[in-house]
Amino acid sequence: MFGFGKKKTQAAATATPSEAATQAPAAADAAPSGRLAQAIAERANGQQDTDTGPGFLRGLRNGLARTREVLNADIAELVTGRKEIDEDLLEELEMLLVSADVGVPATTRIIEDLAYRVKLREVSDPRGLLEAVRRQLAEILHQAETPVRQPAAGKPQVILMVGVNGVGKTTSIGKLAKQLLAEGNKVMLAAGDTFRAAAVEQLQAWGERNNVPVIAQHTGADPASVVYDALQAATARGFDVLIADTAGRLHTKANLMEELKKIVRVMQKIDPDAPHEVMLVVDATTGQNALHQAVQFNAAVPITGITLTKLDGTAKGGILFAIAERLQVPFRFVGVGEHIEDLRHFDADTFLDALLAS
Ligand SMILES: Nc1nc2c(ncn2[C@@H]2O[C@H](COP(=O)(O)OP(=O)(O)OP(=O)(O)O)[C@@H](O)[C@H]2O)c(=O)[nH]1
Ligand SMILES: [Mg+2]
Repeated sequence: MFGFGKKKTQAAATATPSEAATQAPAAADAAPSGRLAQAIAERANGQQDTDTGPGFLRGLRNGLARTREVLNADIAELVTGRKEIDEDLLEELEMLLVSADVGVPATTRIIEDLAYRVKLREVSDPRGLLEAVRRQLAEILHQAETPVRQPAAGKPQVILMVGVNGVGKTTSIGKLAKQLLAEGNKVMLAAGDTFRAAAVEQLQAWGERNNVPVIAQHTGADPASVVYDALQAATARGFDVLIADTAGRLHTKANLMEELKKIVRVMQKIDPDAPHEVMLVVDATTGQNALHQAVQFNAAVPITGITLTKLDGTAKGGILFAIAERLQVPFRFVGVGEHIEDLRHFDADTFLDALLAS
């Protein structure tokens, strides 16, 4: 599903939820990896070249232009004309990585590894340094990779979107719904932001634009009750994916974190596996505070995936590595602009190509 390209199995496509449950083993055989996971695998196999073709890469490069100026251009400039790798060069590189918000722990690990490789003479040429940095960054991202959890046959995959105010949760839901629809999923939305005025209408507008149902109550209603109703409806009506919006909340407010835990508890009364994905949405322009947000949300409702928005507006895209290193949680999407196609599936190697290839 999410992503993700759920391809319905014959059984799941035609069965009622209870029938599908009895046919689960056959369905699982037919499509072992399920919805979201299947699409990710297809991408990895190059079957969906729209996500990796030259146009895609160009768009991603443009969106990453400001971070590229630091991580690619400045590192290239740093090594130009140098004959050997000395301590000064490594120190300057360390400063560059920190200034791109790669974060101190990840930067320290990278520099220590480089110093070791230089000592072993594995890296001797300053030009080889960029390649060595790239390998380190790739390792950080690959270590964090985890497949998206799939629902049992006949049940909807539930994606719970969480994050602080204004990071792009609702917009990302609209973009994601469109992508999932295009991949053949039946998508429903739950208006779990009952707090902010006009939040319900904002999600309903996305629902209309995509022609997908939105389950909503009035502003001020209990968000857990909205999500419960929505999951009940999505299950009964055979939907493939339910995406639940939530109100933006400060990660430091314990009562608001409790509310998220309640949403999770209540949906688990219907499906103990839900939510299959807790998607933290983080605004890349926030800098190191994004790391604190990620840590605090993760402590309340364990995060299974991250969408990093607004990478187009910052030179601090290195925060992505800091978060991956600290939380070991995979990135699912990056937002590099306000257009619908600017929400990109995250693939570590494609991302590094866009960021670092000259
Ligand atoms: N430049 C840019 N803007 C983005 C991106 N993603 C979202 N936005 C903008 O960010 C603003 C806030 O988006 P929302 O989706 O309302 O954010 P939210 O997290 O739902 O906000 P609350 O519900 O108030 O917490 C909107 O103006 C979006 O267009 C992105 O990747 N790049
Ligand atoms: Mg919102």
